[in-house]
Amino acid sequence: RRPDRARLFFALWPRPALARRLHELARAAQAVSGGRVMRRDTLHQTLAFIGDIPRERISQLIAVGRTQRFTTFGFELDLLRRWGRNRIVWAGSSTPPPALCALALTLVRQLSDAGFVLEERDFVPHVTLVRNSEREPAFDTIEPLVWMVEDFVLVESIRTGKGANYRIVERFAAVN
Ligand code: 2AM
Repeated sequence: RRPDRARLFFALWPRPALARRLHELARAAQAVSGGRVMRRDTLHQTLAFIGDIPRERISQLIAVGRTQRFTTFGFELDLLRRWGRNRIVWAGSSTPPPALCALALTLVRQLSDAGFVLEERDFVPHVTLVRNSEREPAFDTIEPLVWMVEDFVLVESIRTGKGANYRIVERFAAVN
């Protein structure tokens, strides 16, 4: 591990009560799908993934985070899905609100303007619940979980033998 570099991303971080509900869902899914349940304190939804950068550039990321202007919005997580290509089981929204997509889009655009090279993945808002799953979780509609977004965070991912640990570097609040 190089001490002068860090792996970073912007994300929505659930409040403890929502994280608990998501973790229960993750355990229920895992019972069917197999694989490894994400720890409760690691559950999140990525907005923009930056990847490995020199630490000295973290201040630039904070600056990009601070220029975002958004008001509090809510959305429902009502889908449970599995992707075979990376074997994750995830929760998502059948109707992601424009505010969510706008936040992810402006972040990506401004990061790229600031000279960060981002991987071009289509933005599918999702919360990874299980990794290395072996089969479909069998149920795909779930009792909707409401997520009220009052802020987003810049996170450092610290990889360990037991999966990643996440450290919140900075929080960016809605303007209202
Ligand atoms: P995942 O849960 O779908 O794997 C930390 O790794 C977070 O960044 C995870 O939410 C992960 O998504 C996401 N992530 C990792 N690599 C990424 C990439 N190349 N593009 C977009 N998101 C990525």
